[in-house]
Amino acid sequence: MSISASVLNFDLKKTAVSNRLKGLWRMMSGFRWHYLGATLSLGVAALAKTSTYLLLSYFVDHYFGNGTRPVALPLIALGFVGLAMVEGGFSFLSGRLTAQTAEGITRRLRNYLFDHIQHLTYTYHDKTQTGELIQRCTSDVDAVRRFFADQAIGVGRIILLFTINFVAILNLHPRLGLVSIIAVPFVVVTSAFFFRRVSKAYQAFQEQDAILTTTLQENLSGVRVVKAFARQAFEKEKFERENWEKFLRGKKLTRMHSLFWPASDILCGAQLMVGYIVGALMVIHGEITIGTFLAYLGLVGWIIWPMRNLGRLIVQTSTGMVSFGRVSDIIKQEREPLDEGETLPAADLRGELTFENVGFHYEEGSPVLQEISFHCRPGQAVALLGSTGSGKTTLVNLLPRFYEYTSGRILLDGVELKRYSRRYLRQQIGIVEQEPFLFSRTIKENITYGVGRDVPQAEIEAAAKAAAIHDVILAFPDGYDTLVGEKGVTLSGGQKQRVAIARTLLKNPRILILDDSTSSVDTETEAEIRDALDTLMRNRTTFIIAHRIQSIMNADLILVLDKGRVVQRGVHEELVAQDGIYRQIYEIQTRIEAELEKEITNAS
Ligand code: DGT
Ligand code: MG
Repeated sequence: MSISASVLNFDLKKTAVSNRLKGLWRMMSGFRWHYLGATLSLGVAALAKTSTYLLLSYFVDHYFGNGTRPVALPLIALGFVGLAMVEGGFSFLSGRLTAQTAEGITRRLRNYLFDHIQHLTYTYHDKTQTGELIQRCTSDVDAVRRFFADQAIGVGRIILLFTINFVAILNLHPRLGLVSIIAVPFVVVTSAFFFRRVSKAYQAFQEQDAILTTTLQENLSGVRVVKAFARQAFEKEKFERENWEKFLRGKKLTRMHSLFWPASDILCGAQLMVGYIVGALMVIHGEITIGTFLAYLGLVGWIIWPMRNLGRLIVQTSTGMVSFGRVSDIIKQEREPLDEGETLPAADLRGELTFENVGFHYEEGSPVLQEISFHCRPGQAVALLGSTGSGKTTLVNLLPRFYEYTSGRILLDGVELKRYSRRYLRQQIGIVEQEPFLFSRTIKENITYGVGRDVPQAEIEAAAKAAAIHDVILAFPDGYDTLVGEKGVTLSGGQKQRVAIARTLLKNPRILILDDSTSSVDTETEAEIRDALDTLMRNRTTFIIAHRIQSIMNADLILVLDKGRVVQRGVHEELVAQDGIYRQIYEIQTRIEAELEKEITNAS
């Protein structure tokens, strides 16, 4: 059976309900026929097995007992072989269907989670640790897979085996039937007793596992910092502490299991014993035949099996449910609606922006931006200057609606920003981030990331030239096909920034945001990039954040931010004429440059 697209696209959001069993049931949507088929196959296999014991009883009684032999020996032999084949064949079929169900559900779940996580809000990602997400998407998803591979099908198996064999024994002799189930209530009570405890122990274990994953992940990302500060011993100790805690919690979990198994073994063993004794006595008293007794011995094993497994099932289901809950926590998160809102043809967007008393806070009570008001006409360049933490990045992050402003209004071409769809805004706005991220792919793939692979090489190179990175790329062994990152070349901060600039330029956005994009390049390269950008900035609204006055002095509007407020505004000449932060920065920077120049001339 193949899995159709509609099954794969089932919206798993529906599974994030407070009743976890209901959620798991919904998770099976699209796979229930597989599951039913697997259960029915199991039923046929179980019937065949039970019939084998009944045939054995018949065979023994008629060939070794009173001597009447109504069925020929070859036929009986054929019966044994036939039953074995039916049992084997259907067991196999059931196993396959179960595996398909479990793998299918898990595959769908993984795909969904991957997609879902990418659609969650900035705020969610700010608050959530990567290691935690990784752990839930791997270890917990695997526990859910185990639930569908073992426990979900286990319910059907247990009920079938138990019912079929119990009815068969009842038919042999009612008293044997009753004797074979005396332990059932005890097993159920013991399992229920352990269910909650294992559940809790497992939850604690998974939580600690997530902490450990986070510690490891963070340590790997920050390995350079660790080395630079020679803090290996500190980090090692921290890791060992968390690892020890995981060990303790794991031990507790294993202890639960190791207490549970002997308890259920004793119960089942006692039950078998009673059954054997009662059966043997019945044979001695002539109440049943030897054949019946032999059949009983075989069948009772298949009553004990489901009983033992009922306990295992109940206990393991608790772990599956805990993990499912942890996965549900992610599924429950609201996605950022990308397409809600209006769009305009790209060509019609002019790029006129008005901020009216805009305010924003990440956390209630601590405003990051306050009463920001300004207006810029299509194609103008707005520069933001201000000390670190003054809210420059935050301000530009409002434009693509990464975050929603909390008061005031922003108008784009006269329409409130909140009315445009996020997807549309993000297509029209190009950002060169403060700390650009490049994927471990080729340089070419990185540059074409926003536009797809089919861009002509000439355009890619034009963007690279504009970003003053073309020559650098040509110097690499494989040129544009050079791999970046772990498996390829390591780019310097400035090179990364320039690749990121090329990536954004190729996208040809109506609104361009350069967040400190030239901070890691030298003055000469900066001048080079600035020239290229000047041409590119023509005809598009641009936001430039920079610390060097040189980079922003040509802007149409300069906003000086301090603690989230605009403290000065105007063009370069006006601001230099005013007494204020701008002039201070300008004076410091020109003085430093003049001194540098003097030193260089003296030296040469
Ligand atoms: P920079 O890049 O160092 O020159 O500084 P700006 O001006 O780009 O500062 P910005 O906008 O990154 O941060 C402004 C304030 O907001 C600062 O106090 C840190 C805080 N902040 C930034 N991002 C977040 C965030 O994701 N969550 C919270 N709670 N606060 C944030
Ligand atoms: Mg910033």
